[in-house]
Amino acid sequence: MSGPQHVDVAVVGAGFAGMYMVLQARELNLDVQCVEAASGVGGTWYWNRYPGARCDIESMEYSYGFDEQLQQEWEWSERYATQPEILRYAEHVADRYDLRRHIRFDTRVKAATFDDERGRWLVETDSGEDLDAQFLVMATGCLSVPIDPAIPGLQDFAGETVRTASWPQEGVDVSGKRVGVIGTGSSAIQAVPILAELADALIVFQRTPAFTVPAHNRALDPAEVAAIKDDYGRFRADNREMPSAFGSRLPRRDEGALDVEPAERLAEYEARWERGGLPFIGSFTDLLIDETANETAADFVRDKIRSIVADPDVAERLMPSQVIGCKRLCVDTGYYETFNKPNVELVDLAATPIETVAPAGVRTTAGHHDLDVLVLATGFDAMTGALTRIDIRGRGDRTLAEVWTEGPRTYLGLGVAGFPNLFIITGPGSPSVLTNMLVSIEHHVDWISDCLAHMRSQGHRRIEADVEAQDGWVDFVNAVAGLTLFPTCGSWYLGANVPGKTRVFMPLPGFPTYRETADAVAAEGYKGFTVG
Ligand code: NA7
Repeated sequence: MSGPQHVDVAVVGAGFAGMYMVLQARELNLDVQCVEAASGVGGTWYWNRYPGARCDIESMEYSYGFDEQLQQEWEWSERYATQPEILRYAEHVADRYDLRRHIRFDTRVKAATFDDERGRWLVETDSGEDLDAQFLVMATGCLSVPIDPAIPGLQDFAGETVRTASWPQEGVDVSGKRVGVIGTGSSAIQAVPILAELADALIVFQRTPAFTVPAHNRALDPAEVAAIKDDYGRFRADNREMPSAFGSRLPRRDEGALDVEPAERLAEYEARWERGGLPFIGSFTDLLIDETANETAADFVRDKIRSIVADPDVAERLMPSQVIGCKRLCVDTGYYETFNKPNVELVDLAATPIETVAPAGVRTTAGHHDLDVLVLATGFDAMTGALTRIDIRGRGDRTLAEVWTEGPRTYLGLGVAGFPNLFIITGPGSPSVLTNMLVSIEHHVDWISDCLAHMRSQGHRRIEADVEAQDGWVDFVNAVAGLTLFPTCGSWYLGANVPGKTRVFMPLPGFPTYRETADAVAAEGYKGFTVG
């Protein structure tokens, strides 16, 4: 076999981050090779094919803004796009910019080792076709490593076990069957109403209830689309100024929930509930900062649950007790209503935990549930999982997993001390999952591309985050998180859903300030990085 392929830039992952990185690297006339485990582009949207899978960011926003022609020509059909439509969009982008020739599909990166003397990365893949790259860009996604629950007997289930995060491409026929769903996060909340329509019986195994608000999804109105496309650049810019880089059409009120009269507060919540979607949590400035303010919004949703769910006991069990927005708010279509159907049962695992999965179904401390299909909607090893599962070795042969034992440490979420010429797109320590991912991705790819262009023009061959800058950054991220209510619940933002994972709040709240800071670092000659 010949040796590794020499490239300027190796990109891992061909989701929206990897595809745009490939395009930008090519624009810089760099030799770029992307490696992707799937058989196609799309990342998250390639894998998560469960019924009801949709984006919780509106489609006019959840799309690339880097090319005016692209954003003018693409037509979204619904307010919130379905997984198949988003995947078609990703495929369209891959074809339109002829990206596939730079992507090696069905290939998984196993390891990446930095050769300190040569200043290059050796990227090893499971196909044996390795890369020798000057720069390594990880576009591996924040929610790309599903985790199975540690429930005894799971392997013994005799029916079909499926995961929302790797739903079979050919689909799963649930008609006439008894289906169990473990988990009640965003994935389950989207799938449950549809599975309830198709299955004979649906049993939802809930450990912790989640807050969800209605999507009020609908076909897009051509006049609304035309108004946005009339000045799409302005629309994108307005969204970039929002704390989470989306939702500029319904700005946050410039006051706290406790600064207004109760009737006015309720009216605001009601209006946002009726409009639908994530901007509900942006109603007031203090909802994610002040527990009393938060409780007013949480109570509003609990009242909605009471009014929608017919059985008061079921309604009670569906009510979350944690801070609303502490775990990512879910956006649904008919989730609470589904529990009024005669073929749907809610099993409260907090009261009656699962003892075991048996060949015929699931046994809790209260009894046995016969099942033909078991759906695992049990979440992801978020933000770090895809990175630490690859044997990434920096200077001194230290692995990323090793140096992140006490939680991820990055500078700006982009670079890691000890790992020269490595960039992470939307890494921990950047706003990433708290934002419209497409906006964060474009910002990071542009930042990295500018950095590569700068290095080339200056004749530099190496860039590495300084330990001091990184330490300062980690402290800053922790301090910002500490000002919010985010650390008050066991969310995947904190790594609390993965047994043994150190609890550290991983994303940084506040996109506009972050963007300014990262851009200032670049403008000041990559302050906090050693470039040479
Ligand atoms: P989430 O939001 O992490 O939800 C996972 C769900 O699975 C959650 O309800 C968990 O309950 C539940 N879970 C996990 N392990 C178990 C076990 N062992 N037993 C019972 N229940 C369990 O993942 P999603 O895929 O729904 O959504 C992830 C993100 O994707 C979402 O936030 C959007 O941004 C898109 P727990 O709360 O841990 O008690």
